Amino acid sequence: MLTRIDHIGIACFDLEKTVEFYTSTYGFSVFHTEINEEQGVREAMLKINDTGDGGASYLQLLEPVREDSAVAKWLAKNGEGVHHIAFGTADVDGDAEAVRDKGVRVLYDEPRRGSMGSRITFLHPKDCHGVLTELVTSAAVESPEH
Ligand code: CMX
Ligand code: CO
Repeated sequence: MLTRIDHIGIACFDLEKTVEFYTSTYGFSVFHTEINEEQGVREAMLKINDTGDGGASYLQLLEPVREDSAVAKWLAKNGEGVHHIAFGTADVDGDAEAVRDKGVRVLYDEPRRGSMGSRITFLHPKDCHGVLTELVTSAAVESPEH
């Protein structure tokens, strides 16, 4: 069951400048930063609020580290802006399977590694009314074995 907006992914050209905008304009703070080589991004997670399922909602600011990454391709075409939304669930495997059974293309056979040790998969934007949609199970609250 999808129980929260886990994050909104925002693509940017300059991570430091974009972090500075979100921290100085709104007073949000950086909760976590990392490079995800597989996804080809450098990212900052800004925590916005805790959620009723024990998780939290974040902004995920994304700067590409490779020209052939999904975010680099998207930025070249669209410029900066909202790249994807992510719904949180305690069971990304089960929820991805349930969505696949409804005819939505799930991009990965098995969930991959996301921010902070989470497990993530993506749904094709063309099957989701134009919205690239991520499903995520957080390591911190939902996968104690990680
Ligand atoms: N939102 C909405 N539509 C999108 C999109 C996005 N983020 N990215 C691509 N599209 C649309 C394109 O506009 C294009 O539509 P048209 O044919 O009408 O022009 C179509 O989807 C195909 O796009 P493309 O530019 O040719 O790109 P690809 O097919 O090569 O890749 C996708 C698209 C979704 C398969 C790829 O971006 C992907 O695998 N995404 C998942 C991984 C990812 O985004 N990682 C970064 C975030 C990591 C994280 O959150 O941790
Ligand atoms: Co994301």
